[in-house]
Amino acid sequence: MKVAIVCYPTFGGSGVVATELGIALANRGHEVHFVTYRQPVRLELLNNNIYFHEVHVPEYPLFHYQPYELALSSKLVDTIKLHKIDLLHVHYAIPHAYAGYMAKKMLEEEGIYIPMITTLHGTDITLVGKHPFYKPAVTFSINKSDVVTSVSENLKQRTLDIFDIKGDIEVIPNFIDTTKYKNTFTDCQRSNMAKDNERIVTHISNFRKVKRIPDVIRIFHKIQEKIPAKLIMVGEGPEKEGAEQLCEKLGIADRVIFLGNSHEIDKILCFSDLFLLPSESESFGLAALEAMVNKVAVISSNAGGIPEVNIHGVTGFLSEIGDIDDMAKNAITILDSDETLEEFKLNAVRESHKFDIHSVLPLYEEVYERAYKSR
Ligand code: GMT
Repeated sequence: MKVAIVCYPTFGGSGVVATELGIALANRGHEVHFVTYRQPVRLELLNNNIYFHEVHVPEYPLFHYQPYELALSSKLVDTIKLHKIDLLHVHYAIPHAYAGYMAKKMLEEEGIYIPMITTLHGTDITLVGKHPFYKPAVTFSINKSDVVTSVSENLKQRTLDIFDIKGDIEVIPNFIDTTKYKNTFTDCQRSNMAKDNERIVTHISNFRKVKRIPDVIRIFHKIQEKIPAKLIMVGEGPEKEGAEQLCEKLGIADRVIFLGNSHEIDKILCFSDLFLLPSESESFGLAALEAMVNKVAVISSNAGGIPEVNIHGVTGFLSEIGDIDDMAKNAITILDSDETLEEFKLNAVRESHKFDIHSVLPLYEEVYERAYKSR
């Protein structure tokens, strides 16, 4: 099939999922066209079946806000016509489903019918989408999608609770290519980061409020009072500066390493022992899954879809949002003995394999075929 994928090209989870999906589809012989404003961070254009079409938004001084949706719709119309695309898959409802629907309608004027699949990722529903300023447009574009998928059961339920949804929402969980991780464990440069007797705790995110970055620091502060440890903070975002200041204030700045955005997530996770994800809200928690496949145990909140990924008492522990004492206590339980740590780490790898791309990809292919046939 020829598939156009619309996504955010940044380090965010939805963009990563869309990119990895596109790469996997291309490896299966589909022709995949990414349409977005920059080349997605995880996309390497070395595959014959992958194309990237950049959306340009010309600046015009009259506009206080440049109309990205308009430029995206137009780019979609041109790309779909030129490359004879079979279907459109938009990731993150805002504004992609809206722009996708406009493209679909413009194409219909020319007798071209293209099904649109919308994948809901999380904040497009739980944070941004439910805002009264966006809600009518988000409801409309979800209801106008030919197929709607959600990355977790929890997000599906939240969507049904928040919006007046007319059709079905199919849950297709996020995924990971487990075959990529078979040989990496020999290559861990652990000694660059910590001494032999120190545990390595890691957090990776976009450092937004929803990630509860101060909780990450405070949990680690309690951990290192009991167990020698280092904290590696990966990512960039508005909460980063405050986090650095909090480390200074708590006297742990020499034990916390801020790495910024990284293209080497797997190398970092490879030498990590424990992953912290105390988020306020999380539709799935792709970062936790990436940690698990890299043999890292997870301490998290029980927000949203996280319990569908991190299994309490098996791959790590879950606590109420904001209960940093409980999270620190659980972390210490895991880190305290080599045997316990190894058990949780092995469980994490085993459970991560339930989300292997080879089981999840056919679910998307099945949706594509159905949508295509029902044009
Ligand atoms: O986590 C973020 O803030 C980024 C956001 C995104 O859309 O890029 O992530 C969301 O989508 C991911 C991929 O489906 C999920 O794993 C994240 O849980 C979800 N984030 C939230 O719901 C806060």
